[in-house]
Amino acid sequence: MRLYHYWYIVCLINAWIISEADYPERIEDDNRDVSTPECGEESSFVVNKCEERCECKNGKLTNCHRVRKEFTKMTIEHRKRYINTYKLASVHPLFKKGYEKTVALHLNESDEARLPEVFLPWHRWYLTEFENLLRRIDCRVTIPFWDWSKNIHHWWRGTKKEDLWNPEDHGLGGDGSKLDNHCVENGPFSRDKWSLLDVSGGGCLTRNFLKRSLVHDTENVNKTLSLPLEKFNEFEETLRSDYHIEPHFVVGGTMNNPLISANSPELLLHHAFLDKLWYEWQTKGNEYKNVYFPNVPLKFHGSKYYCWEWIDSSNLPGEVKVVYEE
Ligand SMILES: [Cu+2]
Repeated sequence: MRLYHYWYIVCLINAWIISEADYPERIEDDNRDVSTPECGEESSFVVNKCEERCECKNGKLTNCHRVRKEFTKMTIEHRKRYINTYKLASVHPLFKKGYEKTVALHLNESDEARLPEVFLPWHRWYLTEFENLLRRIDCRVTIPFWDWSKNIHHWWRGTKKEDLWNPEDHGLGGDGSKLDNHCVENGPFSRDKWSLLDVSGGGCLTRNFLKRSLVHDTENVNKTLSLPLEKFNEFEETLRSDYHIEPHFVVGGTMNNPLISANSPELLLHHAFLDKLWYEWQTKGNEYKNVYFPNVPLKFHGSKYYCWEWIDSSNLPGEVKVVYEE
């Protein structure tokens, strides 16, 4: 058999494997539509086909923002869509490289990304990189956030339909099994349905819930958000230390291992909440939006970006605009 016959057969087999696999039906380019004719009244808001929130100006949709939502308030359909897209990115031959590369950004993150100078902008960049990847598969997808402060006494619950840890295909599954090295055994990320990347050591996703109440409730979060401008350092430190560490710690397992936590699906949801808190602080005024980071001269480790490029959520690199919905 000639070499080109061999490659032809390999390609055919690959094409068959890709088409037969159990993948969601929608794979598309990020083709945001900015000239949909359904533009209503001038200055009204319209949702485009990528489910971005756009403004009508001169009969055209402009200023389109991705909308990130609280996971437990999303519809079942939207939650499934997010989970399917995330899983697809992690296994599909067309996207797996991108998934590995993005996860590796966090895995290779030196301790630098945890410094006060870069923690918030670095993670905003990381979330956007991940979201960009997911939106290459389905442009309607945004990264949800997990507001753990709303349910501090039962944060680990998975029995209600809306719960984050629900074991059906619209939840992240629950605690790991005590009998089996804390491997997650239910939900879309259970050991029989999904595994960690080789760079993360492979094997099952693990969790080891520490079922005790979280320290920071909504009241505490609101108090932090209401800190005055001069207390930015306190605000930043509360997010980076207190709010950041506790959920990593109580979820345990993969999420609590800084070397591989980027491979746990819940990491994005937790960091999206931290980003939302910074976003909320920034909406208090221009001084709040631009405090501190414009003067940080640091570039992110292994990237072309500076901290100051990731300050304004309505004007991020790559023309990305993001809003958070309550
Ligand atoms: Cu983290």
